[in-house]
Amino acid sequence: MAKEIIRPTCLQARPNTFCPGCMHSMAIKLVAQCLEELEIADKSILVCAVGCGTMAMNAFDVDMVSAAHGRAPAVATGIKRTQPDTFVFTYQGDGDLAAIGLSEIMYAANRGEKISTVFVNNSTYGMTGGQLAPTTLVGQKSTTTPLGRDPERDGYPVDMCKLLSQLQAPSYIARCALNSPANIRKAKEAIKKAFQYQLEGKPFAFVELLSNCVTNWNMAPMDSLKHIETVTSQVFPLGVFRDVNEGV
Ligand SMILES: Cc1ncc(C[n+]2csc(CCOP(=O)(O)OP(=O)(O)O)c2C)c(N)n1
Repeated sequence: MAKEIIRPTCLQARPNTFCPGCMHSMAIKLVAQCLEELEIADKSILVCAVGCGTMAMNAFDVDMVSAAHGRAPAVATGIKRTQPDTFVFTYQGDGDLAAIGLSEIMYAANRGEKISTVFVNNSTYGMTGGQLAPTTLVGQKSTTTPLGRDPERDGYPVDMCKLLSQLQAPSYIARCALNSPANIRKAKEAIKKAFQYQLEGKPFAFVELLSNCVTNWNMAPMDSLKHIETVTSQVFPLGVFRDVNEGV
């Protein structure tokens, strides 16, 4: 029998404003489902970053704060430390988190802040028109590297899960992909676990979601999902990099 999918009440009943085929909207839906299932929407505070993900502010119906570019982990730290009974999470893109905000995320993780981070990696600066991001793949064309990323000139893609898993404090670090129903289900489980860990008082939890940018990748939506499977997830392998409960 077909199952009726009901919109979580912490999501506004309005059309999303992302490009057609963009998986930001899926990431937001998964986060909302987790908030609803854990019954924490009422005490949630979303700290939004700068980028396409900022449009999450149009979607959620929870308390929100908008941080300056890259600064969401610091803002989230301040909120959680002063209001420990709230549930605080950030929603950040790869330009935001791994470039201008690299220091912020590393030190929030190193301090073991009791916040959760949802990191949407579409391997480009989506909102500003497809410039090279830290996560852009070798050979991938961007508006600032029209012939493709050249490691000799531009360096190699930055793997945030690997970097963060060198630190001692985080309780959970995982990478998932939003390219297929099976991977989307796993992504939801990972987000839920990260959120649960904060509720249990465990330190910093981080979920990276490999996503797409149909506009700046210049690909049809289905091709972009295939690309995540065949190319992006080869460079950024999926898996759990830290899970204190599992001894990983
Ligand atoms: C201090 C500052 N520097 C630069 C910008 C311009 N800016 C806005 S969005 C953005 C890129 C965001 O890219 P990403 O974090 O990858 O998110 P996406 O849009 O791809 O989801 C940049 C550089 C800004 N708003 N503030």
